[in-house]
Amino acid sequence: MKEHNARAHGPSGPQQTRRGFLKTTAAAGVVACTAGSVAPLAQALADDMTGDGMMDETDGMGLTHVRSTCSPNCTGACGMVAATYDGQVKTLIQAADYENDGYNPRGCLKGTTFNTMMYGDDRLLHPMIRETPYKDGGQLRECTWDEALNFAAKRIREITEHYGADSIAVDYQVPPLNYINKGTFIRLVNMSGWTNFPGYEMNGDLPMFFPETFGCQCEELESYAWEDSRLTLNFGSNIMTTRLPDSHFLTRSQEAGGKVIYFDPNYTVTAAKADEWVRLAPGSDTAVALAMAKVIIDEELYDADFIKTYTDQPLLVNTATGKRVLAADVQGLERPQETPEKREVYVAIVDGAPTAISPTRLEMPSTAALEGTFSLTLEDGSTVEAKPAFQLLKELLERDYTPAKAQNISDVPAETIERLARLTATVKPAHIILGGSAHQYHHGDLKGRALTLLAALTGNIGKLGGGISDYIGQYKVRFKPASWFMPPNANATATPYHYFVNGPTETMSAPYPKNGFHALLTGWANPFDQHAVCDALRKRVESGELEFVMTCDFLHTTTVEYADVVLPGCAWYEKTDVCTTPLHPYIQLQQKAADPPGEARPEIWIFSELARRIDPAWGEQFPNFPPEDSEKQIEAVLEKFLATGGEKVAGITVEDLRRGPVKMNHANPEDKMIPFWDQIHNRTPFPPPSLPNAPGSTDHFVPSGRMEFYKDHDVFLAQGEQLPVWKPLFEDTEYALDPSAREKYPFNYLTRNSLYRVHSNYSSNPMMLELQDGLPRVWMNPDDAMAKGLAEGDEVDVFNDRGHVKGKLVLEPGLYPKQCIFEMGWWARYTGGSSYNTLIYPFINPIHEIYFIGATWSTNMAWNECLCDVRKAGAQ
Ligand SMILES: Nc1nc2c(c(=O)[nH]1)N[C@H]1C(S)=C(S)[C@@H](COP(=O)(O)OP(=O)(O)OC[C@H]3O[C@@H](n4cnc5c(=O)[nH]c(N)nc54)[C@H](O)[C@@H]3O)O[C@H]1N2
Ligand SMILES: Nc1nc2c(c(=O)[nH]1)N[C@H]1C(S)=C(S)[C@@H](COP(=O)(O)OP(=O)(O)OC[C@H]3O[C@@H](n4cnc5c(=O)[nH]c(N)nc54)[C@H](O)[C@@H]3O)O[C@H]1N2
Ligand code: SF4
Ligand SMILES: [Mo]
Repeated sequence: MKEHNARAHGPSGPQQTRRGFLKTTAAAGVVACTAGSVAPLAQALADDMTGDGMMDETDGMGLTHVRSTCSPNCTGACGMVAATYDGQVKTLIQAADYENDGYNPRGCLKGTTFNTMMYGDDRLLHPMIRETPYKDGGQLRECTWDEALNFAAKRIREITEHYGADSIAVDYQVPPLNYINKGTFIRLVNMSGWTNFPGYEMNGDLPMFFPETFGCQCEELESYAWEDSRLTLNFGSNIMTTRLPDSHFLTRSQEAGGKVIYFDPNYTVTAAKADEWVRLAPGSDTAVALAMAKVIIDEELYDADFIKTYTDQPLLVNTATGKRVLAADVQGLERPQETPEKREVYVAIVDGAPTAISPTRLEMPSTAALEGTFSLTLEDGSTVEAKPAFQLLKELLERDYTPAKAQNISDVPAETIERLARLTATVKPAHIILGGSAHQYHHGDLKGRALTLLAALTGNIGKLGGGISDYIGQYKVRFKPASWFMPPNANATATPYHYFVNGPTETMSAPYPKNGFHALLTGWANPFDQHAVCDALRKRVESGELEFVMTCDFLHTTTVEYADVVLPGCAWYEKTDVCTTPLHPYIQLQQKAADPPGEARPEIWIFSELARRIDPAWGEQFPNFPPEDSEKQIEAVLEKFLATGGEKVAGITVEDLRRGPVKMNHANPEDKMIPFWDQIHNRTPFPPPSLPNAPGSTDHFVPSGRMEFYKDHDVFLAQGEQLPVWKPLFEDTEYALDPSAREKYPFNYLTRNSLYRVHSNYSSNPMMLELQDGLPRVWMNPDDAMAKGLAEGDEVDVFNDRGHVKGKLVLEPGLYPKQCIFEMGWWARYTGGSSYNTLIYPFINPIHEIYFIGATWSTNMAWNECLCDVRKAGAQ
């Protein structure tokens, strides 16, 4: 082995030599063979490795193989073997070493060509600073680490003294990618009093129907449970593109006799693979779901026991006030003293009599009434009329959601709605999937509530292969991270990104800095392209209102162009870290395979140093070490995580993880994790805990302890959303902001995710650029284009009052009319200088402001609630 390789990996030696690698791949091979199929790439590699003439430590060529993980915010979390030679990652090969062979191999062309970016033109090699402010024409220049960190620390201290620590905004992405290195930044943020913008809501990924209905952040099936479904109703999750390495599990469910029905306004590759594509009008999913619920109820195909036991449907609502009836207000009933503070004791009619329903255990006699109108005598002697929520639901469906009415809204034939409703009620287990773009609307939560209603009516929740999942990014914290994320005396604060643009609102429950925002510290994110506030950010840098921007990335993104300090971090194969995803059950290491090029450094070192330079007292909460010892420090944090991470990682050791992926523990007895097992099988009230929040912290979201389809908070009542209802697009957003938009902007600007990028990751990957002719594209229906005098291949400008974006026109007859589709994630350098997000405005839904728990109940970005027009580029 060449000496530089030994040095490259340091004393903790995470890399595997050829011999070590052979041992693990051979073991994986045995598992694969006995399972009846061999993971071909890994096996080929193993065979190759045993052949003559391969480079290894004995022939002096110095090729090493390291088991690591591809780590963009993609949810793949695909195991990769990095083949390193001469200090650089030369080849990335799918690891194919998952214990469950269904996961072997996983990966895509983006991941296997990631090394082109590690050593490409956009790689950040040196720290940079801009000493003269951007507004005065200051330029970035390369500098030493000391200069960059001292300058950043000085500016942060100055801004803190002038405006307060909360005027410093922080934007980093999902914690499960880099629990340790990103975790160092998180630890610093949690001790600083800076204002964090949580990624889950800033990405528009937070499916608000989950906290509204279940009281928790989000619970979903891992992809290998898809094959256990006999019916999958997929509402706009473009799985064949955005869950590429998991997509075959859907196919497997079809091979086992299951059906996949795909609802999307647009024909996609996922539509092509489905048993049936249901083409519905954008934003109309709620109407379709509610009409399906009506058919299921009318034809008595619903599981009455299930909805009585686990949901709020039998609980009485006062018809005059719209509020649920409290036991304490009803004559002869009471709220027991021991009732937990965040819970309410409501009332149902059982055996004809009003009965107090305990929120501490999910129980309901089968004689409880779901239907009817009842008269109740209150404590003060007055009488009120009350109905079970189910009765109100039935009346609503009868009035507004007949299949014929839903057809008018959605364009889905009434017969199709009826047929699919019967299928959903009779084929079990059924799994409902909601996708990112489908929920990233202003009223996306109403879609989720209506779809969850279908899952509950059919008793599919808590079952293997059943229930409802909302798949978005790699958001889910899967073990307790407090030992690293939370310093002693934590001083953490957060607010939704929206308020950066909109300013404080009267209705907000989140905090807002008293002097506004004056600095932005970002890492693992590219807000100047990716976020709906990107234009506001640019303008505030240009005007000087945003006085300081710092970014930590490994690529020269658009955000770098606006930064005052640029901290070059390590790419994925240049440091060890921990990685989890909601899509598979494994915890994995992203192991170091090569040293970073230039002056790039592991972020555990960068942020520990920054902390120390801002305030020596803060520095005491971080290890003090030279950069070359980063791997040792990382291992210490990892050990602590495993010791304190709770039952999910109990019994897992660092050595286990060094060898490959390790399945995390879960609570239910079956092999695969089942969401809400404890609620459905042990009758524990909702919600389950949402990491990283403490147990009990979200109980007030569902005071009944049940799945709540009827929400009686004042704001829900004011919005007419006590039950799930369909609301038309743009009425509460674009048209409310500017009534003239109704005439001016006929097209829906939809920004879906691309096969060729993960957000703006891979934007300048040469292979991906070649596959796209290096050009952003705009997709339109041919009829719309013709009416505009536009032809295939035209360079077009998509625009509204907020800005414009350029692309080459693709005519796609499979698109629903009146849309301009742009695939998100292009850096501004490819889109004519402005970001594709210039067009988008961050509207606030008041229901999302009632409570604030970061990344759990919060106002969300609604990317798809955006109108535009289109013209030939250069035309006015
Ligand atoms: N290759 C790749 N994979 C990724 C990502 C990536 O950037 N690239 N990003 C990851 C992340 S963080 C996320 S959040 C996810 C997002 O991934 P997805 O959830 O798949 O979201 P999108 O690709 O934005 O859109 C999926 C589909 O929603 C449809 N749609 C739009 N409006 C509606 C509607 O009103 N109803 C219905 N039923 N459908 C509608 C669109 O036509 C589109 O085909 O992907 C993850 N995976
Ligand atoms: N219009 C519109 N906008 C959208 C969306 C949409 O559908 N439409 N989708 C939204 C969604 S769902 C999401 S999730 C967001 C994503 O938004 P972002 O997360 O801001 O986008 P990315 O391009 O993934 O940016 C991640 C950055 O982190 C860097 N990075 C990756 N790994 C590391 C690392 O280990 N260390 C360091 N230092 N840096 C690293 C990458 O190089 C990249 O520049 O975009 C949102 N924006
Ligand atoms: S980009 Fe996503 S799907 Fe592709 S290899 Fe990486 S993690 Fe896997
Ligand atoms: Mo996302």
